[in-house]
Amino acid sequence: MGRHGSSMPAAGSTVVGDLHIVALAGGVGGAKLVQGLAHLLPPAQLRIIVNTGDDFEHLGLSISPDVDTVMYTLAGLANPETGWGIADETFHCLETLTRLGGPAWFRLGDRDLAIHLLRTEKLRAGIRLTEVTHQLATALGVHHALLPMTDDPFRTMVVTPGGELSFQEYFVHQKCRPIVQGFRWEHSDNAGPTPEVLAALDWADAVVVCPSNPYVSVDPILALHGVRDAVRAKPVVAVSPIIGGAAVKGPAAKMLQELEGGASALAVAAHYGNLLSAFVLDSVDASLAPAVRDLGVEVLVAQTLMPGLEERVALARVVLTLAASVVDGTARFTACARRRD
Ligand code: FO1
Repeated sequence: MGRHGSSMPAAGSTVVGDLHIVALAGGVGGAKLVQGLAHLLPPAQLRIIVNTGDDFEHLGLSISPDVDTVMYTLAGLANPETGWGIADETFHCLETLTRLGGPAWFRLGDRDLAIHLLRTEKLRAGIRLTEVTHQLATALGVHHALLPMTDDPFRTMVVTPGGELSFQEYFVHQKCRPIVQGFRWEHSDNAGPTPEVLAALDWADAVVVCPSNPYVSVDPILALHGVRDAVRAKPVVAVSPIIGGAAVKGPAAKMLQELEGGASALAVAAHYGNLLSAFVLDSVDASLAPAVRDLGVEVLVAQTLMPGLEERVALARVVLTLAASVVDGTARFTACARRRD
């Protein structure tokens, strides 16, 4: 039985219909589903809350990698090979940095630098990260609301046997090699969700948790004061970032293995606890469906790999259909019907 009490199906809500959707997104996987959702939903129906726990200061620049990854993807500018950074990039500045003995481990492209320079200057002028992001996104032709989870400094620190590492130090510089023993979120006491984030969650008919890393992309968003409760008050549909025990990209599977003793889509569903109404598994993991249902979560099996726009839109359509059925209360009916046979 899904988490939500029974409610009469709303008249006429179809896949797109008039649903207000809020997506929680982090890195590359999240950006791909967001692109699919943005293809189906206009800005009046889709707002995106992005993780800022990956943010850091580098060479005096304020870098917001997950915000940029979603922004570039929606703008059609993202490097298709890496998923982050800008396509057809050049690295002349980085080459000179290397020659000067500067740090070149974090690969900042020449076009990408423009965004970091302008963001840094605007933040120094006292403009909130939410407003800075709105200005940059609008300039790049992105009209969906891209909402940093907080305007306050918030850093995901990775606890390893050798001590704490900043996320980028762990992820890029040390290539995710250290064993992860846990995380610590470093933020000011009053760090909280932005007013725009809380307004979006209030406005939402349903929340989509994108196939991002549950620990370092989604948990930071949920950790902000009041956010988990605001999300949990709405139907929540999540897409597994783990397929066949492996992450499509990044350290999610390694972290699940190190922290929870096993990397599976089921472990991800269990990690989210009582937050989820429904969970989308990849067809490779169809056999896990009964165990996920036993968590009290509706399950739908679909193709969750998103190599190109077509697959991103197809998965977004699946997610929106599932969200609409949970909102309308028909999902339980379907599940019950299944259990009756
Ligand atoms: N990821 C890497 O693995 N290597 C890099 O050199 C790198 C540079 C980089 C520059 C700008 C940016 O916005 C993202 C960048 N990323 C890089 C990705 C970044 O580490 C993200 O935090 C991950 O994609 C996880 O979300």
